Amino acid sequence: MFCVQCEQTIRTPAGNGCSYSQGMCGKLASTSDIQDLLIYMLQGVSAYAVKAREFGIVDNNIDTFVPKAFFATLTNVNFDDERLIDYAYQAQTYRDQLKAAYIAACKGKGVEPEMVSAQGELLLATSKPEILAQAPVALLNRGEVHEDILGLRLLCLYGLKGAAAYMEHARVLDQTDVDIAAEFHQIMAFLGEDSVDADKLFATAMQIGQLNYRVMAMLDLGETTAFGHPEPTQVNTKSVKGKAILVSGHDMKDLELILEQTAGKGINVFTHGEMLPALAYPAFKKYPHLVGNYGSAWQNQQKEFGTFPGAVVMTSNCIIDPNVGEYSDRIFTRSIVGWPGVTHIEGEDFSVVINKALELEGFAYDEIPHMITIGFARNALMAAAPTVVENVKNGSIKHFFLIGGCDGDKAERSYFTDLAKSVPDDTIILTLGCGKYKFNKLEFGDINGVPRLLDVGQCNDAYSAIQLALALKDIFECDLNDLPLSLVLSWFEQKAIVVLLTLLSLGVKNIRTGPSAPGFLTENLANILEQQFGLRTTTDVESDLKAMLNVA
Ligand code: FS2
Ligand code: SF4
Repeated sequence: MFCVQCEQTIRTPAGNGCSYSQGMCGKLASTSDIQDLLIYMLQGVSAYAVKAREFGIVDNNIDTFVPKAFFATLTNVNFDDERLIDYAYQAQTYRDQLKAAYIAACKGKGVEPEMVSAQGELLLATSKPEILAQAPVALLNRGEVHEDILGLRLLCLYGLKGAAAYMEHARVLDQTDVDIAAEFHQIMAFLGEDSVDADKLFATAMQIGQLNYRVMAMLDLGETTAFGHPEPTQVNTKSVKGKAILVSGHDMKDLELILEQTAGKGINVFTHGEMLPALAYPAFKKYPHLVGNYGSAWQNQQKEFGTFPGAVVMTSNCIIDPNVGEYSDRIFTRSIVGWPGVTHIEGEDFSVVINKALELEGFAYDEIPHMITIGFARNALMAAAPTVVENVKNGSIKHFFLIGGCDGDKAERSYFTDLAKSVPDDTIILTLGCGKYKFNKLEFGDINGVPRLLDVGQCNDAYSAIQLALALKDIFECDLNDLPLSLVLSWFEQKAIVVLLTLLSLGVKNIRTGPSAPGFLTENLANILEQQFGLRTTTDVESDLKAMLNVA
């Protein structure tokens, strides 16, 4: 086992990475090895998808399968070995299908088929023990490789994994793009070649950032087409009497299906974690039984789901061991999410969830409501832009902070709460991702009617924040980096890595990330990123704030 993809990876003086029998997230060595093998097989599919495209052979099912299955290997998504093995077999079938089509097309044109990397050849064994015996070939730190090269390869692979996750979120909303799929395959295949070319790997990291910018735009289009543009909305964060279903993760299509199927059944539906922004979309306002948000970010789910008196649906990341909170019989997984022994729902019928919610007690009474305001995605931000600009010009707003990203359970993450509390009163905080839960229930007031805390949405809604920054840059006729804007990103998993790559590829400088640097970045790589982009790790609130506000 070797996995170093998330912020909580094991760090030792001898080297970083979870490499013993189990990762910090609970992922067993066997699961990690199968995930590596799955990635290896997917790289084989992509290698032949690239070759087949040379002859105009494109298969949409394969184009959507590869990012979806890749998403299954993202942190806290799928811990179910059997499902991961099924994905690997499916990858083998698709790879061989494309390979056969490519070879036939070559024959037809009288040209010699070209070899692809070793991923194009491996035949998976037929039993789990034998598959595990094959896994070393696919380990991400395979072979003798300089640590900087390995770090760059992993930066690319983990970044592409984040982009793959957003591609799958977009696909659920009927948004796919053949050019994005082609470029995705090209990068996936290239990463399978185990390049030792640092410049090419670095350029690929930037390419992934640019690709993800287009993916986030596609996802934004999918969400706003399906559900309308988010509007500033007051949301209750306390419990409401009655039977209950809690919907977590990022896939709002599932929330819509659940709301349709629970209508008139006396069940209240709550959002959790990254599903909170759904409450701001017009399409969801027609459901009176969507009553609010319950709980906070993913790392608190064992406590929060444990005490939630209803059924829970995990539509995407992040799931953690449901046996700890003893709710494995009333949590359900969707899409690429998996936990051994937990009921997985395919298709669009949620009756098993509804029946479970009806069996359970539900909330006995209404708590006193606590309202928070959400819904400042790009349309709402653009509508507020003239007032914001006026307040910047008259000196009422001095600075903007984007404090967002992922949450996590390390004590050092209190930095983000402390930072939000410490920024001066004449500044605005934009937030997004589940990192917002570090401070989104606090009161920040407003500046001449502009709320000081603007919740932009899910982590992928970084796209909206970028649109605001680009609009302000045009209005103030300055460079993006000359705006009075500081970005402080809390990172945990690979979606955050790709959002960071997107920002860097757009030329955004001086971003701070925390609470610690990615374990796969060597000192050399971290230095290069600091020199080129001013990228640095958070230190302490007082020093960082002084630096961001240019206070001597
Ligand atoms: Fe939070 Fe987890 Fe959005 Fe991340 S729910 S850390 O994967 O995707 O953010
Ligand atoms: Fe370790 Fe994170 Fe990988 Fe889990 S996902 S095994 S915690 S690096």
